[in-house]
Amino acid sequence: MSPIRFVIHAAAIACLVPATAAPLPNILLIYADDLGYGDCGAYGGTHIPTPNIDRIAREGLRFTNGYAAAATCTPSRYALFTGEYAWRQEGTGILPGDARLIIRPGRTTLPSIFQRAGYRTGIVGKWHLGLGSGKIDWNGEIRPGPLEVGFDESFIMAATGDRVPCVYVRGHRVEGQDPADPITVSYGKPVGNLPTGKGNPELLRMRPSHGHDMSIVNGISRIGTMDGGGGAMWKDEEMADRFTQEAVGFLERNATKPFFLHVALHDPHVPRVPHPRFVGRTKLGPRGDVIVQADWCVGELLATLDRLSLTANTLVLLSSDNGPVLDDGYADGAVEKLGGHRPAGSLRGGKYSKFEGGTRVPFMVRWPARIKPGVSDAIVSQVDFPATFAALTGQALDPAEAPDSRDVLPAILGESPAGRQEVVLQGNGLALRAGRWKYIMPAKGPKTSVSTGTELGNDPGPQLYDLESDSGETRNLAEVHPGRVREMQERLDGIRRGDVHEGDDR
Ligand code: NG6
Ligand code: CA
Repeated sequence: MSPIRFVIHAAAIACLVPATAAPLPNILLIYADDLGYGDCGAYGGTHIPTPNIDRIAREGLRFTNGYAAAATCTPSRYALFTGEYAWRQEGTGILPGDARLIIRPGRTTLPSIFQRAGYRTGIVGKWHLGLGSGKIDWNGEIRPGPLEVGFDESFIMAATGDRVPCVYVRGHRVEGQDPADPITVSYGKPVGNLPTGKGNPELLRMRPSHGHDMSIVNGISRIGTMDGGGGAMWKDEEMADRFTQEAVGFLERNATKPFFLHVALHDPHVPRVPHPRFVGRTKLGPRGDVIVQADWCVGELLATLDRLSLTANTLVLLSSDNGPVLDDGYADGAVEKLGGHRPAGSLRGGKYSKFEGGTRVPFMVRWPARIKPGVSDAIVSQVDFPATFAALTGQALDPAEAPDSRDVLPAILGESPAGRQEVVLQGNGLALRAGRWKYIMPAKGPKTSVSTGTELGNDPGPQLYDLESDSGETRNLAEVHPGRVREMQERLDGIRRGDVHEGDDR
């Protein structure tokens, strides 16, 4: 039985919050791209200095079982914003840079939930959920986009650093676009006269290892081709500074009202191009150096909160959209220079994988006015953000609004050791975690990705792991516990069909 739910409109909220209650916190959601469970010091990493990320963990609550909904970017972000697992909808896999928006304007989203509660909302950084509703005119109005699904302000890159167009979009327009140099983008037949990685490899400063051999922008070849936009192109080495500057500006402008700021960092996604001041800061090459850069960004944001006296009543949440990967398409030394560093910590697999390394990610929350520092083993997923932050802001959601999202607020606040009982994890195929048990559906496909070298979690038979005694998923117990395998497969089938709801009595 689901609990009785009802929708409260913004105007009613003020009446619900007793006058004596602490004011609603500001929310700063920092979201790294491909940062692994073992990459930062807070999770035991010793090879990459991450003092600012570690500060959040030290002053807040660090989760050991915090999940991204999927092992790649687009489906994770889709779930985070909508509270619906991406695998329920077609077309929610990794999107090209010219894809149409995959979130229906007007639907309830994490930012629109904050808007309803009277917050000012903003996004800075990676989007990767598509823009527009058909063919995008990069020289005109680009809509719908973030502004149509809940954000008041938006400064984004459309997709990823390794995909064209290599430009920023502010609101509905490409930043710095010159009408005399119109932008065209294609993921099909090549457009424009830019040299390509394939045709002119001598022009590259970073060689692709798989794919990524089309238009060369800033000395790096990308996925897709583009033409025009000369003055609007980003410089990869300045991107972290650029996003940080935009985010700091948002905080300064909105310091006196409740705000929700989503800072979606590009690092440590490929292409990994640190600003010169971070080059060589680790022995791991660009991948280590851009994690130091990401940590610097986090430090700037925390320092801004300190300077604006916002620290005590701002809930800072830091996580990552999927697990780590070394060679993700550029020969940048990530594999060769890894040394003893373990990007996924003790977990197996990484980005793209159904093993834990694909989706279990750094996940930490700091809110000095309310959350006691510590460590939580509660199972929580980013798909829970809509329901959880609706609860925090005194709103109840209709079940259809964020169907897979669960209110795990007591766990997030450290008031309960329990989060979810179970969670669905998406790699190439699905897995179900229920308490200590992890079940991975049988799947065809290679065990290890030829290009990235990641163990994907594919196996023609069922897999069952006891994460409590075997967090590295080394012993498949499916044959030892056939009943449990059957039960978990049925449970997962029911969740997929929609007639079983996670968290309902088993
Ligand atoms: C893959 C790309 C990879 C990365 C990924 C998206 C190739 C060979 N690989 O298709 O480099 O861009 O998509 O990453 O092109 S994500 O973090 O945004 O999901
Ligand atoms: Ca990612």
